[in-house]
Amino acid sequence: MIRINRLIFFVFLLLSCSTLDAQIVPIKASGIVARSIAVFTPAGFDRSETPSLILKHKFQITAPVPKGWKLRPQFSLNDEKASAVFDLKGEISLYGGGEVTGPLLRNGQSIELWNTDNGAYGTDNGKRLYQTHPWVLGVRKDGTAFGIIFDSSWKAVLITNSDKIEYSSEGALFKVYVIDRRSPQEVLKGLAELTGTMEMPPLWALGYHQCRFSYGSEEKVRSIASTFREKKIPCDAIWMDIDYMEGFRVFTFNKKNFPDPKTLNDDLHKQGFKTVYMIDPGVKVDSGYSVYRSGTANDVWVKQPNGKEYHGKVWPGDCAFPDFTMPRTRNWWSGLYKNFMQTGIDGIWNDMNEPAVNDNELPADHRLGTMPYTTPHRGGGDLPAGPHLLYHNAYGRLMVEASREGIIAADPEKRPFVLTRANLLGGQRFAATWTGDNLADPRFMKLSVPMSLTLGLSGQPFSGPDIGGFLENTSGELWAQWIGFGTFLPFARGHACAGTNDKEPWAFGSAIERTSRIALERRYRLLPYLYTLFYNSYKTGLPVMSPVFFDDPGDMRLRSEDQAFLLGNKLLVVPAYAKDPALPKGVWENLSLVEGDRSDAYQAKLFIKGGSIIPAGKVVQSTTEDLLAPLTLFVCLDAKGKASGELYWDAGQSWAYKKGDHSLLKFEAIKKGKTVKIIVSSRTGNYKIEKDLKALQAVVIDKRMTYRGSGDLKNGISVVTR
Ligand code: MIG
Repeated sequence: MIRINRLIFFVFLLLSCSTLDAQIVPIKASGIVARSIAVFTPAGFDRSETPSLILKHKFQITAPVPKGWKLRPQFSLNDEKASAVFDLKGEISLYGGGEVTGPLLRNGQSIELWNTDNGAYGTDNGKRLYQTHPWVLGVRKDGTAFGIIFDSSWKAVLITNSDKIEYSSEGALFKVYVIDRRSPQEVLKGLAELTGTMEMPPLWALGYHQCRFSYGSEEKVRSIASTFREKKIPCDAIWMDIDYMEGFRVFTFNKKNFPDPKTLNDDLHKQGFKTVYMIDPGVKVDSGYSVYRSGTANDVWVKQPNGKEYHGKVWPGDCAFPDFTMPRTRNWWSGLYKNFMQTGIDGIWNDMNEPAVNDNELPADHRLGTMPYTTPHRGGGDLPAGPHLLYHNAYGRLMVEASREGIIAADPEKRPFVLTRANLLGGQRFAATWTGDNLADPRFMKLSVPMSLTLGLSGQPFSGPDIGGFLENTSGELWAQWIGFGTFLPFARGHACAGTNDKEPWAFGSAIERTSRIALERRYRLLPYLYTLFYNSYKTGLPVMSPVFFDDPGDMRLRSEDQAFLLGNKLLVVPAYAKDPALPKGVWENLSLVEGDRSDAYQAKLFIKGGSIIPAGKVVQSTTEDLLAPLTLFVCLDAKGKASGELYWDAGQSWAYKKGDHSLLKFEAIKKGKTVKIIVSSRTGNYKIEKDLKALQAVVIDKRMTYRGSGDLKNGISVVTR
């Protein structure tokens, strides 16, 4: 027996030496796990080598893969590194891959999946960024679509060529999930069935956010906040970057510059602001520091192969890193938020969680911006022990899961808000994201659209760039261009790196201050519509911001459009810089939301789709004001003289909506003769929207003319047109 085995082994060795070709691995199991979703498991797959950190649930095979099913992976092993390949036939537009630079259309692109602190996206032309999404969306010529999840967090390369999709990892075999449905929207719903959806954020998180690295003192923060109110520029949140801490020790406050965070937060609340504070994963090695001491006492730190604590340099100097693969560590980390949040902090910003480590004795090819590949993680619960090469891409995702739980435990009544830099496919369940350290440069401004679109096509609806550009100085011209459309991105925050010029909306002179005000007023008016889109994302997994081709997936002209974009399926946004954008067919009418928005050259153009009703609020300075006083319905009739739309509304911060304490209104409009009648056609949920809805009015846009009317929820609105 032993001899035969040896013989086989030698033959195998001979074969594998004589040819460099990878070994094909047969599929051991395959089947349908949900409606039009198939799973393929290679022979030799072992979940103790490749755990699933992406899927929300475990799925059982319920039926065999149907005979006609075309998309099947071919697995192979090369030097113990697993890959999967799909051969493609026909003309297929490829998308996805999560946080990527370059165009929206991904045919002929490749990315490296290794979460990297890649400032200015310099390394490898930005082919390796902060997040990992082993996911491809394909749209066929006829508009039918498929999606592929490579269910692995191992370091990998993802190549999306028109004739072949190739995912090559540096680790063990993994499962592959394939969704095949009649439209890209249906495929994204399938992705959400597997990986879950974003939870409803608090309403304030949809407002405008102001940040900088760093507002260095309480006084500075107060003056920024007051300036927003004095100048009447809407804003909901002020952000504290790393300098609020004592010597960059997480969960501490600088005694000199932030002596009384509770009073600061309370005062900001009185002015209608929320506050968001940064927390990094690295904990300063300092035996006099309580967080380091308690981490050590709880044995939570990542250790080297020799058993000694792993240390790497970040902002505070030598740091220890929580091993988030251990349930014990995640519990401990969650617990740290309790006292911290009690100072009245509203949101948390988790940065540097790739994790980024600055220096190390090992050469770059053994660590690539982080701890060495061989650094062990101990695992526990569902997760096996494994090397950093396996867990690196999940580090941020495990961290934000623990952060989120800790924030909820600290205040169980409130929906948390967490922003993260690193994440993994499926991580929309735990945190929103921004696209890292971009450059104040028109090239990066234009990248903001395809980057957020691609994140949305990869399961993450809540994203945006540093508006204005983070690194280097920003000109007034660039700021004005950027805020002109950045105001319509799902996450809207201005940010600036240390040492750069001021980048607040008023920092570029009075003309651009006015441009900024108009841009943000437009966002605030649209919040009822945006909030409804966020609710839809939470329910279905569809993105908030969609590519233009979503309007008509069969229209090949639209497939690569990534200057213009859609918000939901009723509103088209065309940035001022857009040259010859490919726009969808049909009726699309200009939509004006505030005075001056059509004459200011920096503002994006907005178009409402024929057949739509868009709910809008009034201009407010923050979401603490009465947004729905009044609620305005913008109505754009289709060729048949009809339109419909909806509004989701709730109390804004609590979980009560989960128990039915929300209000979902459907509106319908129909033109008969000269009169357009708008009614509430259905109403669900127990939330008494009348509390907030102080008045109801409508603006009907019919053949380029606008007509106004008012009414109430019960009787609707009649608008007379010509
Ligand atoms: O090494 O906290 O991407 O937004 O301002 C830089 C300081 C660390 C990187 C983040 C950036 C943040 C900065 N951080």
